[in-house]
Amino acid sequence: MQFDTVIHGGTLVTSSDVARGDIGIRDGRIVAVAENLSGGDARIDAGGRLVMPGGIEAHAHIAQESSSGVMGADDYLSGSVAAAFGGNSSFIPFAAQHRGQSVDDVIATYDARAARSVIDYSYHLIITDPSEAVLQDQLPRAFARGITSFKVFMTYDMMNIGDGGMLDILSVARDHGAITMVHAENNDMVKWMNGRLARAGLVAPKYHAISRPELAEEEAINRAISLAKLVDAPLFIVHVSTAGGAAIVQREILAGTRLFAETCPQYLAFTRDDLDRPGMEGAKFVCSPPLRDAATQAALWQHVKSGTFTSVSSDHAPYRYDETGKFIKGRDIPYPQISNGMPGIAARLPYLFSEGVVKGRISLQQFVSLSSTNAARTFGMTDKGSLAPGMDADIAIWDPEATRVMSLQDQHDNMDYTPFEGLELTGLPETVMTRGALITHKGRLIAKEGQGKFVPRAPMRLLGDGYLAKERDPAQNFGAQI
Ligand code: DUC
Ligand code: ZN
Ligand code: ZN
Repeated sequence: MQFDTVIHGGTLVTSSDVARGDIGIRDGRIVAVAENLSGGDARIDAGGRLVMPGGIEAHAHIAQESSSGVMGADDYLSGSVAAAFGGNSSFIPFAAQHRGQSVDDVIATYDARAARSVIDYSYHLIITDPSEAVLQDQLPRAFARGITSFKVFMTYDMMNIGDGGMLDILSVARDHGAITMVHAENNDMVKWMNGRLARAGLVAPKYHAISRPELAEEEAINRAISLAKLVDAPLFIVHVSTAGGAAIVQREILAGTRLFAETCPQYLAFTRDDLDRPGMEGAKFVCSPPLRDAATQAALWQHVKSGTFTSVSSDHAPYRYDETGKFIKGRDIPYPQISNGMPGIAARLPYLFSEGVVKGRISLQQFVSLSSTNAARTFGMTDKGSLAPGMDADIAIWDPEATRVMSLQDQHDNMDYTPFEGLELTGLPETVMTRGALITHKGRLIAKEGQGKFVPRAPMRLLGDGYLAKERDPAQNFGAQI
């Protein structure tokens, strides 16, 4: 058999297996997996290395303006390069609708921005304005293009679409095999807490943590699940930050609800005490939902271990520690005006490998599930996330024993800080390829700008009977067809 590339002598890791073997690649796809493959125009020696499906970053804000119009620091070039240095071979950032904007216009805008990517990509659509035209015409056109997921917000006045808007979106999504992602925090609880803190003059960065209570997340997760069940639509809870929220997710998954969820490294690595660093340093740790406490970290790790989470995603939302980012509204500002988000696209997988696999919290197979395979299956990247013959040759080769201290310079993003600075890590993604082409190799960027391709994603196939609310069951609702 002819191969363009053979990856030789490594330990192959998938979501189910760990075994020594070689991988043969031709025309961008894996065409053979065997104990020993000869030949290959190029041979990559993977002796002593782990060969895994490349990471799929399913939650990142790239070349995206916030609702208040602040552009994040990374465009699709720097964002994708940083992703690749962090072990990712593809990603799914957001394409955000601003109120009044058509979905077609949103997609055209992000197509132009994403053309710079060095790795493959798709978008989750953020919907803030579910008008009839959006629901009836524009979203179906987006599905037809292979954009099969959106995100909606239950918080922020500029983004929140209300429970009725959510039901509309969930129901259109269900009809087209799409999945709805939700930022679940109770808007009024957050606003009420903000009002109390403002009246008391408590505006330092640390009060950001107080302003968004755990109960606000737990209440909204519960409500989002109820809304999704009423229309039997699949739901994905993003950035779960609380033990209570994770427990609700776990309970519902065990009950068979079509539910998926993620947490993020920042909720495992940091606490609200980081918001109380000297001066305005706490601004570096302002993200929503906010950082919690040590007990929450332990509970979230337990849920990572026990399978509550589909993935661990970065929620890379990069705002520099300067007047273009965190302090775009001024240096000495109350916490609600600090730009909201933390960077971490290059840190996600090294963090999860070192703190998860090396410290014995999760297995190698779980690492692959949480970093790649589950995202591929949940979001319809049918050719990615595995090492089986026929799949895209999206591969990351890791040195499991390399050690380093996390630094800004290793992130390769456009940021001027990393919250993970100084963390001692074991395990390094040494080589990343997308569709058989080297993106990074031994610390060097090999890919050219624009090498990444848009990936049309498949609709979600709904398994099982699902949830039929009595009031929507024609046998129990006097025959109402609703
Ligand atoms: N939600 C996100 O997913 N990212 C950044 C800020 C936010 O509210
Ligand atoms: Zn969010
Ligand atoms: Zn986010």
